[in-house]
Amino acid sequence: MEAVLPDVPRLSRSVPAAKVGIVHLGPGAFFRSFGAIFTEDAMAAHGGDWGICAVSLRSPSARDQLGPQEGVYTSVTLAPEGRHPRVIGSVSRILVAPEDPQAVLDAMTAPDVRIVSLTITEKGYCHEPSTGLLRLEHPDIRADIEAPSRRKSAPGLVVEALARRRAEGHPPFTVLSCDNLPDNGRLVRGVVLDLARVLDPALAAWIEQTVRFPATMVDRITPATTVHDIAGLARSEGYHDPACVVHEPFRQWVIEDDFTDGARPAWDAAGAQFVRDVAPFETMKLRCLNGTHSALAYLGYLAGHGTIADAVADPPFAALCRHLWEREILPTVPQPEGEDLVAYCDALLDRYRNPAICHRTWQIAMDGSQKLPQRLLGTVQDNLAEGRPVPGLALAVAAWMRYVGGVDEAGGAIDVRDPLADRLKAASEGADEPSGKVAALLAVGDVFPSSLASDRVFREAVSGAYEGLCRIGARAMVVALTGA
Ligand code: CS2
Repeated sequence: MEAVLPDVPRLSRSVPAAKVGIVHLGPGAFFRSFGAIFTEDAMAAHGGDWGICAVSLRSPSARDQLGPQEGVYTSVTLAPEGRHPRVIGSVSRILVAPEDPQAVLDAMTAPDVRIVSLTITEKGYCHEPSTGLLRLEHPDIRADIEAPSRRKSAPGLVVEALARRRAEGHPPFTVLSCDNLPDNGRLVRGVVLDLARVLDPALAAWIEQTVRFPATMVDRITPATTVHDIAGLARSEGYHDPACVVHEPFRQWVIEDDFTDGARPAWDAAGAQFVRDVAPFETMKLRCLNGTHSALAYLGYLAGHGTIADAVADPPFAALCRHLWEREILPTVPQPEGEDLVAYCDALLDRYRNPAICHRTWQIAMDGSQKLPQRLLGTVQDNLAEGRPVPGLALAVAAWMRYVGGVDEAGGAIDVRDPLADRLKAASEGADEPSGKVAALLAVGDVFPSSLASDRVFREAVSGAYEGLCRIGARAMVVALTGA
């Protein structure tokens, strides 16, 4: 993603960087299209020293992109009627944890830092997706327990920084998870406490009593930036910005208003909603948006659709979304205050149709083992408990099973990216018959709670769908389900 047009200068900072008040772990595209912009808008509206120190936990690419530009980058809104670039300056500093863990811990320990926020994706929490508990055998967690000064994982860094703040007499920071996980505040609190209990029970007790972990619901579709996006920006704006991000116009941030000493930017001035209970919003978003996103990703990929917009332009796939929302998802979603659930789903289909957004089904298909429980399986369980059938959700789960088998409908290899990819492929290859493959995959306890794996109605629905996918293919199965 380097220089694309000759003689185009690099984007550079024109206003001074704000003093750091937030350390953010995981400065990928979503953080740049979302939290960093809310913070920029909040500072513009109400001031405050809320500059962001962005910390990469693994690769130096964010630093390599943002560093030479002193943290500034372009956010490009992709509306159906045109592109709107805007330069964002709220990132004041960039660090790469594996290169300089000490600098990261110093930044997190600074008294002026009042918030540590996270967009580290589902797998960054090192938890078991089906239970939410910290995996003590996770390689990064094992390394954290063995070498406290070189903490690697996000929970490890948070625990170490809180220990130092406690020792130095500084108030704790608020830990703000901005990942697509149900009850993400409780989840991050759980993994932080699980690790702290192993390392230092007194510290764990202090964290339990004093540290706040508000829950959030985050929403803005942000496909991976491509070389074409960077080249297009260079042509239209006359500068080179490899850190640019592209995203839809829509954004929604719902936050539990529970910050240590109330210290936070005026994100509400930028349109964020502060509420007492985020759960209904989170369930709505994870099940309606992410659930259909994943269904479209696996079934669409198998049917040969490269992007979400391509998939929903194919009538049976738009009908699949409607079927899922009306019959299998909305009956399980509580009513969030101020939301019209039917209008919400109609708007989702328009968002998916946005022709300017090239969101690859392959990108959304990544890390399915970490995503399925909150996107599809919780919905399945709620339906089964009420005696309702789940043919569409079972088809989506079966499509995931086909996908992780690693072979597409034309016999080509699928590049499956998932922390459990090897285990899933081995499970699939270990059996010859469709029913044996389904049984082997249902037995992966990290993904499927045992009560669900042993549910006869669910097993039969998934086996039938899987067998149909092998026999007539994904598109024909979607047609058969929806009648479209
Ligand atoms: C997507 C999400 O990649 C994925 O798994 O479903 O990133 C989705 O685009 C966002 O959650 C939208 O807010």
